[in-house]
Amino acid sequence: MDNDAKPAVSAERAAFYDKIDKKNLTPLWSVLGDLVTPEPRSKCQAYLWKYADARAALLEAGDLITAKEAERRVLIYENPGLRGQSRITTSLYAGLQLVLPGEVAPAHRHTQSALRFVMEGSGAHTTVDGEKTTMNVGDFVITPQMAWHDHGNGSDQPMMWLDGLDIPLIQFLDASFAESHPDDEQEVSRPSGDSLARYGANMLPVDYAPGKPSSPIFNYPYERTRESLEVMRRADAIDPCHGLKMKYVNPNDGGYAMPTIATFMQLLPNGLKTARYRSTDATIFTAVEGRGRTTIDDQVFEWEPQDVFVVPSWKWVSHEVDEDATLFSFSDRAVQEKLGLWREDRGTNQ
Ligand code: GTQ
Repeated sequence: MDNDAKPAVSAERAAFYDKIDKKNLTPLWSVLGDLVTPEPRSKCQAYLWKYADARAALLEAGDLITAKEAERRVLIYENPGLRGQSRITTSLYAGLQLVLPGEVAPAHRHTQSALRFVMEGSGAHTTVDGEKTTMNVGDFVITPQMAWHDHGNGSDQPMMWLDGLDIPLIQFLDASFAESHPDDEQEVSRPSGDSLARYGANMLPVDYAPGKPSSPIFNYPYERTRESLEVMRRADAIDPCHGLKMKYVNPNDGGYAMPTIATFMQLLPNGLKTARYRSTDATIFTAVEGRGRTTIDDQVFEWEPQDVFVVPSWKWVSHEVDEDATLFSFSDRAVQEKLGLWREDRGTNQ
């Protein structure tokens, strides 16, 4: 398996391959080395998108098409190694969505799970399964699979957020179903904040029986996440690879908040230079606060708030900051762990 050399192609073999090709048959020994690789070999490339560029392009799109006509006015972050495939990593999709004041992105639902990470604006909302959630910068909002969702902006500012969806994964599995709601906006049937109060206070309703694989909490507000990290830093040793890193969890079972996408927030205290680290989950990062630089193998990417960058599977990564910084990230680790595939390498920092 470590040997990349393929068996030589003699004239006799070539003729044989041609002959069986017509029957839609292919010799494994010609492709085995590309299929079963000694370690991950991805077409996904390390890359960074400046927020200023994506934002300017998206605002321009705001003059070209309404949220209603587009259904979702989004510019897709396409990995340069995976152009034309609407993916930021092999398994995940990411985009930047704009909802202008007064607009509605009409209600629909689909088998793909979505996360929203708010980049800019405050006071717009997404309604998920009858609950209207107000969105503020840094909030992590979930739209579970097959949950009706519509977005609206009653504020006087453009609202932009990062969308993360498992579109390529669902495509790979050929399991996509989607439908439009008869109304642009679904009926609101529960008070705002209901799910966070009910499921997000380290308590659960006494007879609650979880019925779905996704967290019953729709919005994990940045304010709370940030406060946890700030209190933790007083007592916790800083992890050499991660700084202070938390995962967002489903209160039902302590697992990841979404069944397919793992989400994280980490604090990198001023002056920290993390030890190199790699893992099998290609990861999408965006900074909320602070500035820094991330080295991926031998490429250095300078980032500031709202920039988006991607670390491919099994590439060495380290972060360096000159001021306190917070990084939100997401990956398919939730899937890989369920399948027993996820691996990490902490260098010498066990
Ligand atoms: O907001 O429902 O970026 O369905 C891609 C597909 C956003 C959404 C995307 C979607 C949505």
